[in-house]
Amino acid sequence: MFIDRAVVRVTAGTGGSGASSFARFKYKPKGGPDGGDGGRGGSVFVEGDANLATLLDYRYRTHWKAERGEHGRGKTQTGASANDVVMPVPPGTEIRDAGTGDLIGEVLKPGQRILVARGGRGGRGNAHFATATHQAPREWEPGDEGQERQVELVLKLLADVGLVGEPNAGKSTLLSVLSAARPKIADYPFTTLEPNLGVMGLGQGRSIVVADIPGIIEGAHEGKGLGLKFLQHVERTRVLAFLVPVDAENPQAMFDQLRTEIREYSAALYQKPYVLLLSKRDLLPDDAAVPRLSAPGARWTLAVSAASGAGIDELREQLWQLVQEERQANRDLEADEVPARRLPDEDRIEWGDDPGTGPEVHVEELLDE
Ligand SMILES: Nc1nc2c(ncn2[C@@H]2O[C@H](COP(=O)(O)OP(=O)(O)OP(=O)(O)O)[C@@H](O)[C@H]2O)c(=O)[nH]1
Ligand SMILES: [Mg+2]
Repeated sequence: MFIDRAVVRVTAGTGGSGASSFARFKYKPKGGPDGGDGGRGGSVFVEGDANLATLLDYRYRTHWKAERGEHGRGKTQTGASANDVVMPVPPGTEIRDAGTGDLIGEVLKPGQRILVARGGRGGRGNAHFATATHQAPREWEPGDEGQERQVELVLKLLADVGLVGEPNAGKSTLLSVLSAARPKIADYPFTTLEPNLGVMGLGQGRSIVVADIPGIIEGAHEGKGLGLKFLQHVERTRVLAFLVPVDAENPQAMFDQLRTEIREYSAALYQKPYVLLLSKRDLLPDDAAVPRLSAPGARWTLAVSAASGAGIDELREQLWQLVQEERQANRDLEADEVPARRLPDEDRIEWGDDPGTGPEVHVEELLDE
């Protein structure tokens, strides 16, 4: 199952409390305060994992929680910090605060980590509170609370070229000819129900990634067919390739319709560089003219046939050229680090001054003053 959206609750660990404790030695019964600090609570991170292709795991596990830090102990022993929890996601995953919709960050590369819930700091033990006039402090701090929130994960496939067309336009067939991908192909609409990715290699280490998405029909922006929900997977592509079969009843109307649906979905997608592919070229007699369409802003138009191979070599080279130009122009997409929005630093929690009511505080060798 291809899952490209999930909402999960993330809970970081609370920091451990500081200890209130006094040292006692054989010849020095009042050795002074020695309560150690609490350990840090575990944080929750999202991390890119190249082995994943969907957010399916998050259907089954909707709460990710890190442990709390250990409490401090006597002899100024600091409590152990809790381990962080890491949520693996496929590269191309956007993370938003489910409450506000704010973008927290995007994972674009394997190994890239984004903090989604910050663990609480450990509280200070009473050893920190001694002063010249206050030599036997009992004060200690509780640990800070760990952050908790709902986050929305949205997968947007990372590809260079996105194939867009009505059902049966030949998108999957073209992907299978350009790459080693083997998507399902059939002569009925909506054969493709989930996006497919293929790597188109051109030798000498040159390669580009092509995405095939489910077909788009008139009224898709109103939810017809599979709607526009898969268009999120071509939002990050550098180039769109529109497919219009040469044997379409009205190729111009079909193309205009596709452009309209794209515009309804997003102005940014509409502005993206695009090319027009007249597919199934073999269905026209060799000497017949290919339909000439008006495609304002198209970088180029090419007639191709996945069946006969006509125009395919040229298509590969031209796509490579165009993707290279876009790669040069959009260095930002290649950026090593996408700055994640910094989480607000939590306000410091008031520290407790009554060790008698302190929760789970580890009190050792407590002596009367
Ligand atoms: N003659 C001819 N038929 C083609 C060509 N490319 C695809 N077809 C046929 O067109 C039909 C649809 O092809 P698909 O690749 O499944 O089309 P699609 O655009 O992926 O369709 P959906 O997944 O339903 O959106 C199949 O019967 C293909 O065999 C071509 O170049 N020439
Ligand atoms: Mg298909």
